[in-house]
Amino acid sequence: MKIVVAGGDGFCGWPTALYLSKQGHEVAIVDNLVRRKYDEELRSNSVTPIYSLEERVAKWKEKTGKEIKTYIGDLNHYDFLSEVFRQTQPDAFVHFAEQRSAPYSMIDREHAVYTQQNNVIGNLNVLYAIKEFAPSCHLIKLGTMGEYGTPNIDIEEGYIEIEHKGRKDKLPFPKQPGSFYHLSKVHDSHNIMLACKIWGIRATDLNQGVVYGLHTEETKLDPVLANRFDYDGVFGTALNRFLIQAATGHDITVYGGGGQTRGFLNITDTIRCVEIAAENPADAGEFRVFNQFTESFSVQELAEKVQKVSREKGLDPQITSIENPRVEAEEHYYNAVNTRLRDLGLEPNLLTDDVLHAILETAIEHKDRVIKENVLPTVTWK
Ligand code: NAD
Ligand code: USQ
Repeated sequence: MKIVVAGGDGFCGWPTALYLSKQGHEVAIVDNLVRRKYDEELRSNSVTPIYSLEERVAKWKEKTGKEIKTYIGDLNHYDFLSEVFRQTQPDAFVHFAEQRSAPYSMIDREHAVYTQQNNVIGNLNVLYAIKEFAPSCHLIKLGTMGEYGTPNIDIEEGYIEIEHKGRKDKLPFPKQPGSFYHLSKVHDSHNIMLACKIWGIRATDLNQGVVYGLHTEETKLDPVLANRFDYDGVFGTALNRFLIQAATGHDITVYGGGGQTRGFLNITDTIRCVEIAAENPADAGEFRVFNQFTESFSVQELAEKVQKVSREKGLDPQITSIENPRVEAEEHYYNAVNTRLRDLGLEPNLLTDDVLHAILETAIEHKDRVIKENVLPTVTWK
């Protein structure tokens, strides 16, 4: 297949692009490299050294003989995006290219506006480009489990059957996101749903949980192919961040009560889920939703898992509850359905001690790169 990976220089996109290329697909990366600029803005970095996109794709060619084309530009620039579509004529457009940090979107008005403009308008442009240049292209869009929030009922995959005053319907599952970032994903979902309905576009919304890990078979081929590994208070996500905290002798920062429960998945499963979606495209006009996570944990449970494996390595991180910078439920019901990807063949790579050890080893290897002042959260929701 001809597959465009938008956001292919990022944490999920880079290993996905490599894997799809290895599988024999014709892969092109679209990225405006803005994730590297957020690092400059926040004076932060990836714990693993990351090479330029040019060096990355050149190394991939050297190692495998396979070519990944790159298009450096912004989805918000429609002329650029149109040219990408004209040149690539994709069968599938995998869309990772958004500002993905909830804390970043909550810094101030400018960052909230930037996040929603970047994400919502970029995605709307993608929908128009599909309509105009590649109407049968399958949009594989990265959404988030956070679109649903934490309702006091089971979370279904995209839709719920409701009986109301004696009548029944299958309706989109209610959305109660907790940041302007998560809200941008809800807006995207609504726009995609309408585009499917009115233009017959085929789309899969992958409501992904928090991703952990970093290496894949492909990124391990050479240090130049390494994936990024975030830890700072803005872009670091729960499990990866806790492992880096443990490696550097920092306390593990559980926000508030620690009962916040989320869906999680290994980066290797992110990639496989995208492949499964690509191999089983949505029908024309169908807005399909998959909940993309394999297990759920509370943040306190994750902190305890990290503490246990760290002790086996001779480290002794303490778990500290710090005042929650976010506004979110710290004790809540959480039971989300995630059967559709498994039905299509996903075999989950679960969070075992071995998996934790492997991530911790990478954190220890590069721990001197951690900028200590960036570890504690600085952005508050209020
Ligand atoms: P990332 O920031 O590492 O990668 C996103 C990439 O998109 C970056 O390389 C960035 O430069 C690029 N980009 C952003 N805006 C762009 C634009 N307007 N035009 C072109 N390129 C642009 O993020 P990630 O962790 O790889 O996440 C990828 C996607 O998956 C995001 O949509 C995110 O919301 C979603 N997601 C991520 C996680 C997670 O835990 N990392 C979990 C659930 C969903
Ligand atoms: N948390 C802590 N301590 C920390 C960091 C986070 O307790 O040091 C808590 C947060 O308060 C939250 C939970 O851990 O309750 C998850 O936070 P996170 O930063 O790991 O993840 P989140 O902000 O939800 O965002 C990440 C990605 C985002 C993706 C989302 C999936 O950055 O792109 O959409 O995970 S989900 O959470 O399912 O919405």
